[in-house]
Amino acid sequence: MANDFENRPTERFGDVEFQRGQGGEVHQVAGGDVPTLTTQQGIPVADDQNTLKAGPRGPSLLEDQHFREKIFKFDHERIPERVVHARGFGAHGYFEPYESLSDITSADLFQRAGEQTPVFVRFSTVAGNKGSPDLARDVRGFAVKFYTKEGNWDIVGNNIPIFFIQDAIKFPDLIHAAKQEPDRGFPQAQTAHDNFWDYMSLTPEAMAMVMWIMSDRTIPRSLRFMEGFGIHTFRFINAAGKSTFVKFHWKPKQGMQSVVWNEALKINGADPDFHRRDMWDAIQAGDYPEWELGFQLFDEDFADKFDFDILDATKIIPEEILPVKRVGKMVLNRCVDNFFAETEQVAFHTANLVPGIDHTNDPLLQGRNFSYLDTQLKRLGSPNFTHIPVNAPRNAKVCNFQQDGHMAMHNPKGRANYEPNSWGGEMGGPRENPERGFKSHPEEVSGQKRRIRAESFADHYSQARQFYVSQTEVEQGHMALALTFELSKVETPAIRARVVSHLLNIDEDLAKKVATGLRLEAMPEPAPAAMPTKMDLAKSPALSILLNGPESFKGRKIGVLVSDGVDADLLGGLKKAAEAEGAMVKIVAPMIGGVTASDGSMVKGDEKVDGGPSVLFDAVAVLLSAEGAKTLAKEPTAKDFVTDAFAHCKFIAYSSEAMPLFEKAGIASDMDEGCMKLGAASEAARFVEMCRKVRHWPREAMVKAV
Ligand code: HDE
Repeated sequence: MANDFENRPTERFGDVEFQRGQGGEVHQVAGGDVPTLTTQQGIPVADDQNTLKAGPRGPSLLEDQHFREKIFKFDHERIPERVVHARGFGAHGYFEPYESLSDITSADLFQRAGEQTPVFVRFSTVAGNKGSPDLARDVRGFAVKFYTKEGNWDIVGNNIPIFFIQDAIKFPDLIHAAKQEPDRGFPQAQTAHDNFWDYMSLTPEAMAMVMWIMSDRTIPRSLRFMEGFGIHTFRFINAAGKSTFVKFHWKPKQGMQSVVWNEALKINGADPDFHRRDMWDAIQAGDYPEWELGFQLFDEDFADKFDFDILDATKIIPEEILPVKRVGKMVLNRCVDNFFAETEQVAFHTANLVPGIDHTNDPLLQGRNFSYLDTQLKRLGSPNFTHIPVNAPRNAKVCNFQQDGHMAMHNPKGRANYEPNSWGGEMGGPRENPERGFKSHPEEVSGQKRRIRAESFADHYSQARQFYVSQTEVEQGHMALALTFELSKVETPAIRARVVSHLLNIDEDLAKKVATGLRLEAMPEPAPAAMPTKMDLAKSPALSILLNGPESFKGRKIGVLVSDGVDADLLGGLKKAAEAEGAMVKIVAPMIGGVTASDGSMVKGDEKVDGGPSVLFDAVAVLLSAEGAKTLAKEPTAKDFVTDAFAHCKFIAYSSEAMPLFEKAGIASDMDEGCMKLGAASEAARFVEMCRKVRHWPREAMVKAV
């Protein structure tokens, strides 16, 4: 009798050959360049579609080791997600210093101008679980691993330069309060709920951070358009042993940009992977995102001049007081080969420091130095997580006597697995190196052992106010709306009032706007303050996004709504102008197959109109034929395309034939100088130039819904 694999009929799908089994199932067979499928033991597999059975209708046999192994492996695919920062996206790249910085640090990666050090960066949200949407209002993680010649150095930072709390012992409470409420398991990936605001209202030290998270910083347009910060004060040590304090900054070359809240809500529905897709698309297209690394450098005397403590992670040193020295650039130029192997398994740690860089006594940093190693063991399941390629040093050799444990990939070779030992030469293994080795700064420490918070940490409102008053009017408006939105989701009126009582210590006008927005019954008394708010701290324009926006429209996307009969010249002109600026054009068509343009050419669609709403683009163009406008004016999704673009203050270009759509959408009579009629292809460059401002904010006062 023929065996099960003989005489199977062969079929071709394109270039690929398949065989059909007895039950109609499809088999792909090795041969030529196509490798043979094997088990984990390397044993060749003959049939991957059918379990081994006693008779054609079963039962299945226990001896089917290939099936057993395949299912076993699948059943164990998941590892615990990160307890915070579960949702992330990583990319590879390099860092390159502009000049040698040997006068301030002996860290090897900063010694030689232009020398590249490979990096891996993971961006993340904080509160949401792994499958949560990208545009949640949340802090973004910005963690960078440098694979230096003296070992791996991590800056495990965020896109906001301060934090909620001053002491690590509070972290579990903060995170519990922010994540889903434990009895009901929701809400997911949002702080707009009672527990979070209850905790905030009982945590005055969080007030500066509350201002930051209620600003547009927590709804970035792209991970490419945000700043990053190391937050804590660290130390640099130079070859002579001199210490300099340092705060780390990442400045996006692309400029900063955020979305508006209503847009964020809609993006989450239209494309929950919006940020990861954007980063993937940009890198795949060769538009590599870049950041400059900046240092704020200072000494003890400078630190002593402030009323606040430079060890307090709820404080910034304004850039206008201490400028950020830009020392090099980081370029992200490669997506991961495998998301799990790299992005999911990467393990950052604040204590991964290289010689020339050291900690300070910031009590938040000290707690983090414990937490990261601990969490990696839980998440990755073995102390040998440093053997995973993304975590292993790439430019430094690992030589020590640590051994064994789950999944050990490389143990010390030879007889000696301890030191000191008296075995000579290679057999004796590695030895200490007092010259090159990591040395801690010999800081004097003394004092009583007590659970205490320093008085220098007590000013909770002055910098909250400074952040608020440094924003433009538009941004201040967004903050008031964000607070009103979040607190409107809080069901307990007393919590709403308690938050407003803190706002009164920050800015009376802001407190009034929020109280009015909530229809608070009565204005509460200001919250008791450990220290009165300094009302006269100078504004810091560096804190505003709108004052630090992009200089060009490079790296942005224009969504073009088209119909059959679209003016081929206009569309061509717009594409050319966008390309010249380094921006992308995406075609949104009634059907994904595309449209026929006025010159008879076929224009392929990138999105179907209901899958490509205007929230996905930085600016839009509506280029329709008269017939197309008439048809689309009946389509709710086409009307949403223009009303949303208008409401979100985007720049809009349109062909005159498109007007019926704007009329039907009810915005024709409101169209302003942010809307530009494209009469000729030559005018497209002017439209793209207009888009450099990213949004037409003067419109906002008119369109603001609440
Ligand atoms: Fe983290 N944090 N954190 N954190 N954190 C983690 O480590 C922790 C804090 C930050 O993309 C965890 O590997 C404590 C500040 C980023 O893989 C955990 C405290 C800042 C990431 C942890 C803080 C951060 C984490 C969870 C208070 C900004 C994601 C998974 C003392 C400077 C890294 C993991 C990645 C991840 C602990 C506060 C940034 C549990 C105890 C402040 C970017 O170890």
